Amino acid sequence: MAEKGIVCETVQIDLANGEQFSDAYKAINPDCVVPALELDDGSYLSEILAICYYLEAQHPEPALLGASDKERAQILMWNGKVEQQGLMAVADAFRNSAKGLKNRATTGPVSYPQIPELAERGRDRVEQFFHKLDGQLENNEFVAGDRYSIADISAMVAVDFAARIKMSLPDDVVNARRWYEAVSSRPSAAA
Ligand SMILES: N[C@@H](CCC(=O)N[C@@H](CS)C(=O)NCC(=O)O)C(=O)O
Repeated sequence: MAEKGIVCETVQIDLANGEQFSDAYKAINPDCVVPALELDDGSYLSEILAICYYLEAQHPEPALLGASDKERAQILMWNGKVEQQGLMAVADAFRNSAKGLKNRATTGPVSYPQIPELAERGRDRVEQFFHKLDGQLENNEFVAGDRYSIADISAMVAVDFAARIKMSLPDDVVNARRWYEAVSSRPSAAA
């Protein structure tokens, strides 16, 4: 939204105190996760990619989901890789080890206990992800190619989220470090 200059009223949901499980929020998203977007007709959208799809259709410029069929597909491809191999790996490591999330190893209304082995595996996958990102950025300015896109936003969030498990881009991933420096200094990164 910040990249597109979309101004929208926001309401913070206090995740640390379980507000996502309140009846009021369950009526908005029964999966008890943020974000959710309220539309003008009073209905709600959840799931980040769905929300981004809607916002892109309503505010096409600047295009963050690609400007041609091929570019759109490449951006969605990389965004999927980043979500599964980056964000989910950090989430596994974090949610299966954080003291405050003992019986909340997954998001959502059902309680699941932590599995320490998943935390270990998650850390290993994050390491792999950092190197994969580095390889992709060796010959590309941005994650999905020449254009800054939602794949960069997801990957930047994955790197930032990794700080919660005390992991950061290692010194030797010079391409990913160059990219992170550029994307995290965009004004939208502070939003
Ligand atoms: N697949 C969801 C994931 C959303 C998600 O995991 N949100 C986290 C915060 S980034 C959340 O709401 N966590 C609630 C909790 O930990 O109980 C999406 O794309 O919107």
